[in-house]
Amino acid sequence: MVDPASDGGADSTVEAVFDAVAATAPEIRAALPGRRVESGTENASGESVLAGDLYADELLGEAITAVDGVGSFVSEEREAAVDAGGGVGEGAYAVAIDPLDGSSNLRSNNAMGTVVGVYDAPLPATGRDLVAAGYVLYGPITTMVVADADGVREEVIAGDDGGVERSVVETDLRLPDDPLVYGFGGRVPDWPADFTDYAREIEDELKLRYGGAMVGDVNQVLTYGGIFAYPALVDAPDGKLRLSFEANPIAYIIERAGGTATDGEQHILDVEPEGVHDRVPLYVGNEELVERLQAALA
Ligand code: AFP
Repeated sequence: MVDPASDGGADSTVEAVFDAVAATAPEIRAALPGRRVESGTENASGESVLAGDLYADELLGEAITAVDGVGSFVSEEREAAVDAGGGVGEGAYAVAIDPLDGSSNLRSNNAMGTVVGVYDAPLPATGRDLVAAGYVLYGPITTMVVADADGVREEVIAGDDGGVERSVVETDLRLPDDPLVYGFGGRVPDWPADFTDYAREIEDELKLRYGGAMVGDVNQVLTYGGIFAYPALVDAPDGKLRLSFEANPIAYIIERAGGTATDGEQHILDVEPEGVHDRVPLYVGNEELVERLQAALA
């Protein structure tokens, strides 16, 4: 077992952020069975929020804002940024999270997780300002994928009230050259014709793996190679996923693993947001598959 914090090279604040995220994971996972209900509130994106979302957001907000070197905290579940001491871009970082991505999978007991982006600029910022990104995946086991200056690694997170153990199980994660899986969100009748044509091609080549939680579906692409998309829809040209909390961190991870990501026109990491809750279409995975998609949408 390698202690990632002694993994050399990685920025100590970044390591402290992922220590804080890992430390909350067992507690969030243990609380899920009792929090499958609607909270009765909506988030800044107008989506109904489960009790699990709020609990995860609260725990993660507390843990992340307590990290020295974090100047600001933004969450998909909160309207505005939380000031954690300022100085973002002058040595401090802004951390953006989706506390429980795929929380609608709670009722059906399917995968979900937490997405984290560490930005070296005040938000809203482009993905090029990311210095690290990662996600916790609550699957049969709890894992955390972390991408930073040293590359992409996978850790197993284990623990209880006595403490949390992070064990690096894969280093230098890379997308396999021969892609195997695809997962496309949204309803098929809502897909624009050019995306539908592309999907028909891909259906002939790859295996469908779509679980309704981006972190689980992207983790399949990272493991087996392929493409994940939540496309622009006929009645929602910006798609569903949020740039700051979902698309940018995932694009950063997959790019560092040898893949790429686009909003259909440009690289996701180059998209200039107006607000922290901006949505973008997201197409991410093996370079050849994403480039074919961009040509299909051109
Ligand atoms: P929830 O967090 O509300 O479950 O939404 C999950 C998500 O944002 C993303 O993780 C999925 O890829 C996408 O929505 C699934 O959306 P559909 O339910 O429309 O397929």
